[in-house]
Amino acid sequence: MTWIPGGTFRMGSADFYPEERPVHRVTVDGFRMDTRPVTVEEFRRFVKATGYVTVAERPLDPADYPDADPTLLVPGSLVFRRSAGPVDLRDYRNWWTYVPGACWRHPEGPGSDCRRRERHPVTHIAYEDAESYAAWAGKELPTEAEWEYAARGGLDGAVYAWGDEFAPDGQLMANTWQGHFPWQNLLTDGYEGTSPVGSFPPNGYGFYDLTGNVWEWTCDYFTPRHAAEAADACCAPRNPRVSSAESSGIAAGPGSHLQRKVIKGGSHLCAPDYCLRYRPAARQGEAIDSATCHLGFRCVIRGSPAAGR
Ligand SMILES: [Ca+2]
Ligand SMILES: [Ca+2]
Ligand SMILES: [Cu+2]
Repeated sequence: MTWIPGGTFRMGSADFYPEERPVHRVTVDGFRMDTRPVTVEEFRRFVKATGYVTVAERPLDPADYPDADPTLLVPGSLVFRRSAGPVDLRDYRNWWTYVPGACWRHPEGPGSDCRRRERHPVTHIAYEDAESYAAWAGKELPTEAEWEYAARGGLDGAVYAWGDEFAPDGQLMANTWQGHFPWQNLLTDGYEGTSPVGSFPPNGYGFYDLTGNVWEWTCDYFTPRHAAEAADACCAPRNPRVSSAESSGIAAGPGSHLQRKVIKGGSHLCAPDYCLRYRPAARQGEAIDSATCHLGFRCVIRGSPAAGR
């Protein structure tokens, strides 16, 4: 893990998507965060020790999915499939497929495995899975403010975790998607799908893969907008959290599975012509039971540098 001293930073961005606004100052106390996303290998250790079964591996309760085709209510997860050519980018079904049997051990479904991906970030992780791993490890999940503060690496207000230029001197700094989504992956960064953690340069605080590779869970409920800037610079909120669905300003529908938490950092599926979310300010609300092939996590330990293990 890597320790970050507390500080005040400008959270959000005025230049991209509406949910990133407004830019507002926030203060966070020092904390330690996993230097890399949790890997398949690490997650396997947790499952071996505890017998934990992830959300994607459990049978689904039809009561939670009144509109669903019952034959689809089998354990599984969403897997990305490259389309043969350009498709309507408004319809995610053009590239997402619910695959029975897809889970962290079988990222593309039965027949696939992680044999050569033990050092890749674990995927197909729902919120509860991330939280359970964190509790087992004596850690917690980061708040959105902590995650974004870490991702900025001390470059307050910069577009990317490494500065304002996407590819400084032509070097790609994260595993994203180059080319036209979702059919043409030019692989300029060398990776289709996930990459071994630490394959790209760390940011200014020493963290790897915060940007791209896999999206990462935070413990905050998703809000369609950020809180306003404090009227007085002295009064920037300290360690802000959105700790209930009610306070997020979005009414959760019937069934708690509709609650959404903030995920950060973008993934190997973020492409310039579709989803410019490989930036610290970018955010998305993800249903807490959602587990996909581009979603993982990392943990934090709050308190003094010596706290925890
Ligand atoms: Ca890539
Ligand atoms: Ca990431
Ligand atoms: Cu994206």
